[in-house]
Amino acid sequence: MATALHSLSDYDPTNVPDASNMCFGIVVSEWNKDVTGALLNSAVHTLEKHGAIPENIHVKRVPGSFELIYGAHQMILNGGYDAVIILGCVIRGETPHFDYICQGVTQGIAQLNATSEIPVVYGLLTTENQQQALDRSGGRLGNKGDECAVVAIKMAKF
Ligand code: DLZ
Repeated sequence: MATALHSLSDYDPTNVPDASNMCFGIVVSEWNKDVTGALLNSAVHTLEKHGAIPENIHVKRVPGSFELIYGAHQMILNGGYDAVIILGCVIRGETPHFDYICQGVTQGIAQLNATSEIPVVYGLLTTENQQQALDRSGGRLGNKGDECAVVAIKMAKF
């Protein structure tokens, strides 16, 4: 997690396996697309930095974060992936909707992780406001897309 002392983009590159033989699925939400687009760019960049071939990184878009569960499930069923990454951003509004979406996505992805043969990496930003989301999508606290890419490679190798 990002803190004042730790950026989401900080990691030890010598501790990341070679990803040149791996295939990744990424499901990205269109809600808050400035943020999720930045998460996606960073995730793809970091996967490629560790050897993943662009043709082996498949991106699918869904309307909102709640649909990330379905999207990830379909990618798993399609087969051929070593890991699937979900990327989304939920920003608290004036209604309890935020809590329902966050809980739903979290439980859905946890269930996929517990029941699937490949790992699903949880790249959902859940923030109080836009600034916190920007801070974590290429701002002062790094980019959660980088973190997710590294986790996906490590878990694919698990
Ligand atoms: C409805 C909704 C709201 C209020 N806020 C967000 C959000 O901040 N981030 C996000 O990714 N999606 C949001 N959505 C859309 C829901 O995720 C979902 O697409 C709809 O409820 C339809 O299932």
